[in-house]
Amino acid sequence: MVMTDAAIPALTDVVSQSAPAELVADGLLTVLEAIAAGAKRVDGLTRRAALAGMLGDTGETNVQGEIVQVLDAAGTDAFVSALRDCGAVAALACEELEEAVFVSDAADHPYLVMFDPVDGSSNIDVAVTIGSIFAIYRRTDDAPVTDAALLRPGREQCAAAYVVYGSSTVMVVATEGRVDGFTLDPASGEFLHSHDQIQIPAKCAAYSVNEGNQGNWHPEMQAAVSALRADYGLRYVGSLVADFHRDLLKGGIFLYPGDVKSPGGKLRLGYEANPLCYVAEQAGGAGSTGTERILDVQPQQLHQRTPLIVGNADVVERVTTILSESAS
Ligand code: AHM
Ligand code: MG
Repeated sequence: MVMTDAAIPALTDVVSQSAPAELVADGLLTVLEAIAAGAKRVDGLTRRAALAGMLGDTGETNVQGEIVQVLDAAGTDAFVSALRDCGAVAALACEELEEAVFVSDAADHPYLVMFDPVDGSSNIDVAVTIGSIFAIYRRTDDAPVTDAALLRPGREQCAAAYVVYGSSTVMVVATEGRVDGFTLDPASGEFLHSHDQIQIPAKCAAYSVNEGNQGNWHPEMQAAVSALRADYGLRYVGSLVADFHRDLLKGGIFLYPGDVKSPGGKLRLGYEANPLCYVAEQAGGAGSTGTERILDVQPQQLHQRTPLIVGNADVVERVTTILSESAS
């Protein structure tokens, strides 16, 4: 039977039924709708990239010392304005902004959002998949929101989401114990329920790492990747969201370790590792720094980096075991 779009539930229909009632009551759907609105804007710019003047960089560098792509700047504007104006967000932090944005201390703005507006943004120039990533926290009290309020361990997220702008555009939303995917229907402009209650398949299909960095890895990471190489195929897009999404749906493990050049790794804890590891855990997977569960790391800084190993729980454990045995 072919379902008509009218029969397929939209994002808000599904989350309002499935998310914890107290989160729905105090505005989680408003936050997710703001993310969906920003994602539609980024999707539109991405689809028309060269025609919309979205290729190349702005000539500026961000707080991480990385070159800001034109689409990074446009994506930041889209999500900052959508989240700031939605009426449920107290503060937000964004990869491209050095400082957090404080919106309101009012009790009816209970959410804190940390996000990477355009992940893998240099891939836009070559029409390869990119993404957006969001960690969502609930305030713990009604006290004025400060920088410290955003330095929460990832296990305290109440929800996380990402959007993958690929051959189709899919928004994945995780709340406690549940992960669902919603495909953007170009006809209606709605994110419609396409992936019900996602679980990472039991079998790991591939490993994913930038093999070009091998010469900089520590010996224990060389040993771990050698073991993966012997058992799995390699898939590496170079856009974290794309690599993670494939692993979530097909089974797999993604690694971006620290190395001799970058001991702290490349990826950011607050708006890359934490939200994706939250999604992974709700879908039965796991995420580790190599020595510690990602979601237990106490952040010290807004933009801190972390080594990241995420995917099938048994394979993440296999890697961390090799790392600890090889290091001792
Ligand atoms: P970005 O957030 O500035 O786009 O950088 C993060 C990206 C990830 O999407 C991807 O996993 C990684 O950088 C790829 O790095 P590399 O090119 O070193 O393999
Ligand atoms: Mg990124």
